[in-house]
Amino acid sequence: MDIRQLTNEVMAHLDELATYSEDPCGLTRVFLSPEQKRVSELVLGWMKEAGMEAWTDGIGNVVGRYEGISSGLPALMLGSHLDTVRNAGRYDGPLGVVTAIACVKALHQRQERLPFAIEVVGFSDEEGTRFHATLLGSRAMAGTFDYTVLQNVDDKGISMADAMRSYGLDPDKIVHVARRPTDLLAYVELHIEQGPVLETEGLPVGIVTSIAGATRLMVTLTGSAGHAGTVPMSLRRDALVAAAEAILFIEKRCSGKIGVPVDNLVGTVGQIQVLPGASNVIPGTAKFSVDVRAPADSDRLEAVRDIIKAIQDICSRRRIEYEIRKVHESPSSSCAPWLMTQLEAAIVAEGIQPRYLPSGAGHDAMAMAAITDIGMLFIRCKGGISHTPDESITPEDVEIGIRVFLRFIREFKPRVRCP
Ligand code: HGY
Ligand code: MN
Ligand code: MN
Repeated sequence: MDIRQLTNEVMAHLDELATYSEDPCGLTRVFLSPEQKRVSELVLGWMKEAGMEAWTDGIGNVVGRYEGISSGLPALMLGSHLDTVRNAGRYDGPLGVVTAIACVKALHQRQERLPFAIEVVGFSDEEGTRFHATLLGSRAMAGTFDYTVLQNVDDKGISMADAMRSYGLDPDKIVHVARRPTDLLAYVELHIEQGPVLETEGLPVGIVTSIAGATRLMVTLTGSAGHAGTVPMSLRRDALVAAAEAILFIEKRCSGKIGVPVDNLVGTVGQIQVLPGASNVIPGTAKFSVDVRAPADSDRLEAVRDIIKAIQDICSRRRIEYEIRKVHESPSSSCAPWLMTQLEAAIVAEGIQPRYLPSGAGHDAMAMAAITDIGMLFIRCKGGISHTPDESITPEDVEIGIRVFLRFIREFKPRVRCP
């Protein structure tokens, strides 16, 4: 198969993966779901067709291994995630997995072997959609899995531990997913940009310099429910109004209207649940998520501190109880200069102008940075749109991505580690 045929196969595989969703009207594929099981089987098959040995590990990651010139060599690891957000686009995650498999297939078809092994991983949960903690698959692989997350429950009250057992996985075996740093030469992830820079500058690919750190909170405010018609405004302890005041503070603080303006500091409340949720009952409970990110960890942590203090002040003024739980935190991660240089060389060799840019979105590479050097190659996406069905890429850009990634892999020079 030539690169154009591999590109067409990648696009067809992405369309096929997008049909596995819990929601017939949109793409939602969460951790430990029946849809994840079907997609894992599909990807395992594609990995084997590409000449890899393939298996599912103890947390549901799908792993393929293509041996080098001799077996058992340390691996250049490629990959991304196979889970999605709710009502997702079809490229965020799967593009990196399917493109990496296509590159290995190109080597396999020419019986090429390199002086290192290649491993491709489809991580089982990066988005944290079901259990509100992200990077579960890659953290298990990096040996940094937070076992308290096993108690997190989904919106049906099922704990992650029970969901693993129903899926056929044993939570006690997560520990065996961890890799040794000596197993890996580097982790390099191909991913859509999920931002507008490449499209604005008319470039198909970009080299990621760093990945913004993130903090996720789950906030529960408890006031008192009451009759909407009889309780005077002055006597209310309305949890939703308190949440609304907090949410407006988050927007003002992160947009620089309060405190010192910081470039690329972002704050988002993406989920909110109001109880009892009747139009004629004063909300007694409001539960909402907070997602704060910034390129510099100090800016993010300062904003999170200010947000927590604001929630406390609002609640004391409104006689509301609060619970603030930090459900996820990852520091910003820097990509390794030696990998960026090799990605740049591959881009230039393909006749494309190299563009370095940071990532505001989080990626599995952040977790893998705990045990190996990381690099990322961005592919342009239409309007920078992501995390919605409007996410879109072109086959031409995918073909360029495959050409650059394949050249990077073929010409990859492991960094010589001083003893
Ligand atoms: O939320 C993120 O940045 C990523 O898509 N998980
Ligand atoms: Mn995502
Ligand atoms: Mn992603």
